[in-house]
Amino acid sequence: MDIKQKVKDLLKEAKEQVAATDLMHNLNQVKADYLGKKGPFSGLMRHMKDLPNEEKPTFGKAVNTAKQELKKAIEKQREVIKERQIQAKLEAETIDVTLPSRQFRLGNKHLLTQIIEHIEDLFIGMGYEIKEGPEVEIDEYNFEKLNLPKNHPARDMQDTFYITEDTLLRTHTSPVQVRTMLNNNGNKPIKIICPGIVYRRDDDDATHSHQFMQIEGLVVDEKTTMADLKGTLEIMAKELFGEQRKIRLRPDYFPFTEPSVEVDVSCHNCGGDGCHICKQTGWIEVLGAGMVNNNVLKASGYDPEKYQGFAFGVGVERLAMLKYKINDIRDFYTNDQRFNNQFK
Ligand code: FA5
Repeated sequence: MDIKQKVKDLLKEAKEQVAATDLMHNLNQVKADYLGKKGPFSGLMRHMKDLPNEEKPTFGKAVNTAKQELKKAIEKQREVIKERQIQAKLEAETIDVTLPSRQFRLGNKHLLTQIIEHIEDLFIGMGYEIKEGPEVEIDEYNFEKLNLPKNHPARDMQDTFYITEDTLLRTHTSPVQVRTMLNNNGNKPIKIICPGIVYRRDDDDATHSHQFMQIEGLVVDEKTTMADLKGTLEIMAKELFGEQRKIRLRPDYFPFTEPSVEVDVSCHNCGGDGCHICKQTGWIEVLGAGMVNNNVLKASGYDPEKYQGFAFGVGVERLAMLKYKINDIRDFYTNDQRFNNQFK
């Protein structure tokens, strides 16, 4: 066959192959097959030596022109493939705005947060300020200035996580009392509540947790009496457990208050007749309280001849358990949505 015709046919065949390729790596393969050293164009060039001298230049030119044409066709096809890939990507990523949206589940505040906010609102309404303190506390504020010197036996009432000899995870919110009194330089009345997390080396069970929440209340002024304490706690009990609730104070012991009391609320389940919730007593114990011990006032710069105060500390989980009949304190911390979603 005429050698020129051969070049033409080869170019036609190669261009058809190129046009039929729609993947980049196939295109690269076609390029390598036709234009590589072992490809048919190189093969044709090897025949050149068999041609008469006068035909050699024309033949060489024809082969080179065909190769250039094929290269152009390949580059053109490369652009076509790229464009197709972009189009496919755009189509795949198109957002169908007519599709129905996915249901968005609205969360709700944790029950403990709800109770704390409820109590905060109540006390803000009575002129109290909210104060917070650090969870890593110094021994001096957590114990010593609260009339609990080192080695005092009452320290055993609150088993403690120590970080160093003098720093610890606070065992109650009472150190915020100390911080507030010290900041006031002993000459300003105080009305605060202090919500926060506290830690104790208690074994976890249905009613105890090694980490729990307390709300501390402290009032210091020139004429503060036990009647003020009782009235304040009664307002809180009625707000949380209903208008019909009564409270009673029983003598107790805390090193930081004198006298100290344990506070019971009349049972909201049976109204005081006796039931399984109040263990047939008609009363449920909810918090500790008392008149601020003179030693505590003095240690933080307040003159007990001039100022008196009352304080109380309540466990938030225990309040929530009573109010909502929750049997296990661990339910607050396991983050089971079925539990959390009950309290919207
Ligand atoms: C105190 O912590 C005192 N600071 C309270 C106080 C403040 C008394 C001011 C007088 C004046 P107590 O150790 O009893 O007291 O703890 C207070 C409340 O925290 C308890 O009534 C209980 O509701 C809760 N509580 C105590 N230990 C745990 C625990 N391990 N898990 C869950 N709640 C607890």
